[in-house]
Amino acid sequence: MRTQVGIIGAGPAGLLLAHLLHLAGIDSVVIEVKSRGYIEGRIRAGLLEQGSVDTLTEAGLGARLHREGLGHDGLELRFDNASHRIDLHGLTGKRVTIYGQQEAVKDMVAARLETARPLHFEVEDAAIHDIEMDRPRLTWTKDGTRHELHCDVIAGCDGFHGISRAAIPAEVLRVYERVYPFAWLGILAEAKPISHELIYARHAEGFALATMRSNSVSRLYLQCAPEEDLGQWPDTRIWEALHARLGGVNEGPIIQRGVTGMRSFVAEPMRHGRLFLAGDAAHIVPPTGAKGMNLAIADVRVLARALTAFFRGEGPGLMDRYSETCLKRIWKVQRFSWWMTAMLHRFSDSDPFEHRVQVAELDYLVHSQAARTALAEQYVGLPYDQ
Ligand code: FAS
Ligand code: PHB
Repeated sequence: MRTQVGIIGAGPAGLLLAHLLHLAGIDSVVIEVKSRGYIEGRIRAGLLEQGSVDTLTEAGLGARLHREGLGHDGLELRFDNASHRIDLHGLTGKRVTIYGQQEAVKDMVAARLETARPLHFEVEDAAIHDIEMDRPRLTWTKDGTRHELHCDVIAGCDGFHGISRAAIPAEVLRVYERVYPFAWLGILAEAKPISHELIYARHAEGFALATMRSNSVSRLYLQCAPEEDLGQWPDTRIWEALHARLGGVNEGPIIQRGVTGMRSFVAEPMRHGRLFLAGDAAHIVPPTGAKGMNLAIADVRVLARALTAFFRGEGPGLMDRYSETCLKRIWKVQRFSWWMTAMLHRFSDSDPFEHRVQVAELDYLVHSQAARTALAEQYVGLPYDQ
């Protein structure tokens, strides 16, 4: 088999890249280790920056997003038992949109199938070959048959636990990492959201976040220990902690729960030979800044433009600058996500002095127009050309 771009992974990064290349008339093949049902049911991110909404809309992937997404012009910061609104739209002219990642993935899978271009689910033993040559290859097994795909370029969109990053020689790859001494216990509940906007709470017992998936489904997160045992969290204990930290929530049947570890991670360079990494394959942010999926979309915008220029014979210039272009934004987003996490979570080893500094920082933030604007412009998403 032969194609122009071999794409590993059908998450937001891989599927959006495939679609942007399709719109540019460029061939691609997408391989995915999981089934369609699994990736369309996987509960992850839920907040889209203005730029992500514009990108999906321009690519013709925005119809259901505009019908079902919840636009938010503000958010609340809660500490010392009081809430303070940050007027995102008033401060930046932009807003964010709540739309479940799995909904965006469903839209992109449907769009891919409509193009009739290849999307192979449930592949096994995918492997990458010859990335330092002009004709790299992808191999995998499907239904007992081994397949070989000759490509011009391979896009590693296979997430943090994928195979792509490991294909970059160890002597070339530089890794930057921070693992946080806590995690998030997240639930999905059939309960009316406590507020029509998100509430981020800093509390003596730990962080909490009230978000939603619709006007009748709440998404709620609690700071917990990294290796927290869900068995130790019966519903009553979960609701108790949420009431305490968020100043009251609406209860309802819990339909999904899970614990997500927290880390900041960046791998450089994001390109080696004919292999390009995008999304979680190259970087992880703690979800406090709601940047995971948005950063994957930002990478893919740059990669699609670079590959389109290359295949149109405009030379490898944009491809050669792909890694540095993305990393400029990635490090700003890393800094913002780390800052939000440091300001709102309880660090077990922190002393009373640090607690007071956290509260003082939040107090300064909610009383300073300049500080609120700085938070707002990063939260809604920095302009892509910055
Ligand atoms: P993805 O991980 O989404 O997709 C990679 C795909 O590659 C997967 O479908 C995987 O099955 C496939 N794959 C892996 N190895 C393969 C192989 N060898 N062969 C073929 N396919 C392979 N962000 C937020 O902003 N808010 C949140 O609340 C939030 N919650 C999260 C919860 C969890 C548990 C996780 C893991 C992440 C969460 N994130 C959150 C971050 C999340 O949104 C990611 O940033 C986003 O999924 C990144 O998209 P991709 O880079 O496409 O990677
Ligand atoms: C979510 O809706 O899942 C969400 C929103 C904002 C965050 C993290 C998660 O910061």
